Amino acid sequence: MVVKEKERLAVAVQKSGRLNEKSLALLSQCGLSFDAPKSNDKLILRSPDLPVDLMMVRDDDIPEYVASGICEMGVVGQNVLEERRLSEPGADGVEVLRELGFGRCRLSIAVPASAPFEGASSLEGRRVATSYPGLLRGFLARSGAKAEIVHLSGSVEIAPSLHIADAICDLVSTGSTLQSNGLREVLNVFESQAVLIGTARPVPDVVARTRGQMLTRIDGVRRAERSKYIMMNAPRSALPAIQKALPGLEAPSVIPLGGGGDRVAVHAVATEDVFWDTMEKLKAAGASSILVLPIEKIIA
Ligand code: PRT
Ligand code: ZN
Repeated sequence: MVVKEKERLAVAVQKSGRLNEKSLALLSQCGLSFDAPKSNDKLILRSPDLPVDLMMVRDDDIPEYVASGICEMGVVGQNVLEERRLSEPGADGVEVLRELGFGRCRLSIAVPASAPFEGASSLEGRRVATSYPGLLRGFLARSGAKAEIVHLSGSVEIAPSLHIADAICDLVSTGSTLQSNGLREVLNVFESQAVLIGTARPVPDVVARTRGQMLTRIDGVRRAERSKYIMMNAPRSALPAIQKALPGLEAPSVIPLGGGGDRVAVHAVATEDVFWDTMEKLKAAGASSILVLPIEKIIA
């Protein structure tokens, strides 16, 4: 039996699957390294850098690990979290600490490509197969269509061809699974991404300090992902037009260029994506030698 050391922060992460790699990459960007598991069934990975242990589990179990306080934090899809909240009354005990921007997908209703469909009312009296009965039930109640929910734990997309159901409600990202099963997406039920969750239970002070440190680092990584460092040369008179083109520009440094002219170098962090059309606006405003660089980490 594993005895948990309460001075270490335990983070539940999907052991293998769609969220595993990006969850580990985020933690690694936060300065944590973990030894590769010696065997595939190793459940706990210990970080030598900070007092943090990773608990490698199935994604469906992550909310429960966090709610019960076995883990103080976890990374899980909003779809799993919301389904648990809706289908297990009284199951709570977790709070969403941060949206993480990866693992994006949508829970959608799909019907056979050739079937007529004119909105939610077309589901009236039909059978809809899903692994998300709670989310689907809520959606049907809101849309006023009475349909029978067929609860399957996997391979939902083959239910119509097996005549187990007339439609399905499943997660979609690229849509290729639906297409290859002769289905078309008709209604969106829920938008999802990975979130960082935390336990609502009391946490020992020393663990709470590590949790605070992790949150600051995660915020730094996420902020850096969205931000760019931008450098350009421009006439001083163009500064208002540059600010207008880049409203997310934070306190730019304005440095006179050698040669005594009116031209200055402008260096700043842009807190939003810098697209080609923004760069074209900067050029039109008189800027030249515009460089946009990625930022690795930020602490405000
Ligand atoms: O073993 P374990 O229980 O941990 O994993 P799992 O098999 O239950 O989950 P996994 O790894 O498939 O997904 C983990 C989480 O990733 C989900 O809970 C979602 O939050 C998120 N996610 C993002 C997805 C998808 N995209 C996704 N496309 N989860 C599943 N899918 C499946 C979908 O069910 C369908 O079968 O991929 C297929 C559709 O993909 P497209 O690209 O063909 O549309
Ligand atoms: Zn799962």
